[in-house]
Amino acid sequence: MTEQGVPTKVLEIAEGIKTMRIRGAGKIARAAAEALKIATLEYGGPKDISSFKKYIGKVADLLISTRPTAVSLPNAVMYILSSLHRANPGTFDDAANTVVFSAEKFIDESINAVKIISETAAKRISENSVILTHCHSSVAVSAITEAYKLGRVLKVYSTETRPFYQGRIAAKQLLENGVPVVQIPDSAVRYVMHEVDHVIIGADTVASNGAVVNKIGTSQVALAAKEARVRVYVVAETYKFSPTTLVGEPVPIEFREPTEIVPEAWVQKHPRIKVLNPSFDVTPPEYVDAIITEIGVIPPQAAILVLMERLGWALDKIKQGGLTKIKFEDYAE
Ligand code: RI2
Repeated sequence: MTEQGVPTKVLEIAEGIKTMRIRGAGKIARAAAEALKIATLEYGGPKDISSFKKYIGKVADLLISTRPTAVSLPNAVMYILSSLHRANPGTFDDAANTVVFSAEKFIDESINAVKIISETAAKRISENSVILTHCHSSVAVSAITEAYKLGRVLKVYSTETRPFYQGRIAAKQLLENGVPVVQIPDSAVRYVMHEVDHVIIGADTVASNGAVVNKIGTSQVALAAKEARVRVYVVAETYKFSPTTLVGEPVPIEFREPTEIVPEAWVQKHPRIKVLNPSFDVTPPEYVDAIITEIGVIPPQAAILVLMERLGWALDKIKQGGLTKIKFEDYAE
């Protein structure tokens, strides 16, 4: 337990997300839910609802501040806090049970969503397909593996995904699942695209207009696919859709340290060099053929329907004029 009363394990999870030891939009959402559960179970403050809500709000803020782009993170946190708000608990025990129950429910539903998406996506992949994937999306890996089990995947081109090389994680996991993988540098995407049947990628955030925010380089992959008339499928759970984009909030793009791109010594040797390291880019809806979610296969332009169906609690807040930026106070108090 730290001085501020936040359990060490919770701080470790927050730090793990920040440093990308825990990464991937789905995984960080589940880790945040787990952190709220731990924070509740290890709460040592006064056993009244108001103190508990303040504390949980503080933990929620800490978790949300770790990484800015993937909306799955604040959506997971808000899913739990909004259930606490709706439950309107009469005792501390009721409040604590509500948080633990919703955190577990979020994690279960999230894992189940990945399973449903994988089964749905596998049906969209034709026999003997060559697939290209970018970065490491656990949903994309799962979907490709499912299709491979159905005998539909000939091979997968997996980009390195500089500068963090998450593509190596995708390649490793696919290989472990028996899928033939060819690792390529990001710059070889257009070179191989003529051979590719489907591009399958994950998402960190889907905006209300259907634009897909995903790992840097995704929009170039989609551009090359469109030129070659190759279908681009985005596999994404519904908690990756952003309610705040509906009221015009842009999706914040994370910029990471220059040293992920060039070594410190090189920067020191060339002090006038500037390094730009955006972690994500935006693929417009016209470059995406379908978004495959756990509630069905939709054209990106139908993102608004997903928001209405699944994130109604957030849209209600927007209607009341309350939600321009996600704030825990909207829910905790
Ligand atoms: P899953 C990752 O972000 C990648 O951009 C990936 O496409 C996305 O999260 C979704 O991942 P990062 O955490 O939820 O590596 O499908 O920056 O695993």
